[in-house]
Amino acid sequence: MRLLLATHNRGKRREWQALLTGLPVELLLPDDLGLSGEVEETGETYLENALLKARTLGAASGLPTLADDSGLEVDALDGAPGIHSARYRLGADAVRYRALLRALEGVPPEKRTARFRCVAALVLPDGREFTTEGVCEGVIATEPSGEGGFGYDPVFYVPEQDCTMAKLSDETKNRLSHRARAAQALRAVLLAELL
Ligand code: ITT
Repeated sequence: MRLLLATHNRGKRREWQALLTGLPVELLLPDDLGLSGEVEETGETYLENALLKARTLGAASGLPTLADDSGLEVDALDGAPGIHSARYRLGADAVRYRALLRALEGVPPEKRTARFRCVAALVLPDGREFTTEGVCEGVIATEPSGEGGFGYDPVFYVPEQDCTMAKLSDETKNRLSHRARAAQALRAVLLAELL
């Protein structure tokens, strides 16, 4: 079965490819189908944006389509950057996580709690829609460390692993991340509904 992964984010793409291994699906990317345009994320929630991306690319391709909308919620910033995580600052990932560190300057460790959230949406050609959610709790570090992952991973400290998300192996991140948790639930849906 062919499944379109509606993302232009390379980090997400790599993770979903690993998270769906073992399922008899051929994962396609928008570029494979000449669908290179970005979907404008006009929703007010992760759920709305995930559905928007999956519906738009699903309609354009005629294929079962999976999208994720995700972000980092920092308690000391009242949940920001949240659904605006990708657009918190213009530029590279490092520009965004450095701006986040600056915004938290002087905030003590116990007040630096945060979580990654991922909402995955699967839209089928017959119109049925399924959504799942995963969360990963952590703390914003005071300086970046690690080379793995993407986005805010270098500043997201995972207490149970005693290191940042960017220092985890791909295998470990894909076991405990917000996306891994959303994917686990989605695997069950894929198996039940499509295969
Ligand atoms: P698509 O919409 O094309 O999938 P995007 O990067 O715009 O790509 P989102 O709107 O869902 O995706 O924004 C998610 C942002 O949240 C992402 O750009 C990162 O900055 C951050 N993020 C999400 N998951 C992350 C992860 O596993 N590690 C680090 N940062 C992450």
